[in-house]
Amino acid sequence: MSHPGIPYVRQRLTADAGIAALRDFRDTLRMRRTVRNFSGDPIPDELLTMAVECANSAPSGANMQPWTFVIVTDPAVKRRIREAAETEEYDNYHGRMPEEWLRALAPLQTDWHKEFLEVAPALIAVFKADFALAPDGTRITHYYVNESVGIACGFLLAALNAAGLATLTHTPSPMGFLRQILGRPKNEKPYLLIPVGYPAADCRVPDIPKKDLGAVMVRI
Ligand code: IYR
Repeated sequence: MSHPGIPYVRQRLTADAGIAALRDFRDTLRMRRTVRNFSGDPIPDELLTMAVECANSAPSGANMQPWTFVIVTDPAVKRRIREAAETEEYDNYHGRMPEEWLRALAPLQTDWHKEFLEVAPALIAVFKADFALAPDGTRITHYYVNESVGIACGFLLAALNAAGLATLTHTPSPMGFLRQILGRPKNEKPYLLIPVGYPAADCRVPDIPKKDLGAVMVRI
């Protein structure tokens, strides 16, 4: 019996065309670096909108799309977010993070200062919702929320990178302040805070390699 859905027709690429397309995609992805030193130059609004369209196309548990992307460009709001994040991070770096964690972070040379939260022209605050509320107040359960939102964020980072933009996958901790500052409802929990912008002209990044394929891929 055929599936009652709608036809899904996609032109099949030859192996060579697929390899060429993927080589370009891989090379573009490999240009992505996590950046903490942004230019303050503005980003066209349309780029941010289209990047969220890419993220919103991601697969999700039962197609519930349990995500919200809040784009912040208002300098006053960015400042409040920076202040709140630095307050938390100060405590993290002064006793809340165990020695082992601080040692793991040493190559990244991070500290509690989060200047990038004001310098980057846009912040994308990503929220996850474990459930939605129907108009009558009943809860609609979402499934595989972490997996779904993680995949959507991967699409988002890849999309912004394809447009030549740099991002930082930032997780100020705890980040409950984002819900309050951005006025999100109680069913939404902060998931990631992603500063976006062009890298500063003098941007530098840590000299850290990716694992070889042999260490991450197994063929059976
Ligand atoms: N959230 C802190 C600490 C931090 C944690 C990890 I894991 C990193 O990869 C980087 C930083 C901070 O933003 O400084």
